[in-house]
Amino acid sequence: MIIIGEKINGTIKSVGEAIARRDKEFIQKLARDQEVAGADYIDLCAGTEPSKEVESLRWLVEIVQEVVNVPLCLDSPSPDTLAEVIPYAGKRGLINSVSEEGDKPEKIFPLAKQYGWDVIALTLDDKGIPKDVETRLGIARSLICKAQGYGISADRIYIDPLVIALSTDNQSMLKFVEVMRRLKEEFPQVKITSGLSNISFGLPKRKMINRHFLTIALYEGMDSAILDPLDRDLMGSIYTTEALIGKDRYCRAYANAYRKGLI
Ligand code: THG
Repeated sequence: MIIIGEKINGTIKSVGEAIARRDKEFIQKLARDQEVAGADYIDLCAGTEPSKEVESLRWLVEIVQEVVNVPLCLDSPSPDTLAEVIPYAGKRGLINSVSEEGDKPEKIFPLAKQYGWDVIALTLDDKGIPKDVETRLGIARSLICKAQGYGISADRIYIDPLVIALSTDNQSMLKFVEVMRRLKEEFPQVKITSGLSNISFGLPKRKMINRHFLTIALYEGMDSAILDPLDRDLMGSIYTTEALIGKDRYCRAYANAYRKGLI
């Protein structure tokens, strides 16, 4: 599974404070630790007010790529911020994100094309997060089609179906799975990613719910997730599930992760 490490996010209090005081060591340790723990991308989200976002994100890009080899996943709601910061990244990464809100596709896809970055596409439009499967599929199809118009092939698109809380819709995970299945039937190359924490909103023992969601989603074909790779229980669930579903020959990755103390 493609793991996007979520820890460098300014909306987490301690991280927001470290960004504000430009605490290079604190951020670089989070970056290195996530890479060692198995992150394939490091998500960078400044989480600051728009006026300071470009400066903060640019600083994050500079200091994080000093200490890791993996590419970055730039997480911002603003296409203009992304356009200003992408040129500072030394490697091709992942744009987080595009959606059907406003003119985002017309701003984000040309960036992905120009710099050769892959893109996370949220199934979200100006009406908000859809609750039903058909609307999500419609948005996903439209985004994939627009991307292809810019020469961006389906294998460079990570659809994020934006899970709703299980506490408000008991079909939430089942709907997620149906969107994933049907999209993969139509576009076998497209990738599916997701955050893990929305599913458990409003319920106790959230991490337990998140882990079980991940196990089922992986079994059903999810390719990627945005998560905390420093959570050893969570990483244990990933290695275990991948071994159980035939994606880990001789359980080699599982055994290595155990030996390295990652799970
Ligand atoms: N999809 C996409 N991008 C995303 C999300 C998504 N980016 C943001 C978010 N969701 C994923 N990132 C986080 C980052 C941190 C936490 C949850 C999701 C989090 N962090 C604290 C921690 O690390 O322990 C806990 C709370 C805190 O300390 O404030 O919960 O869904 N495309």
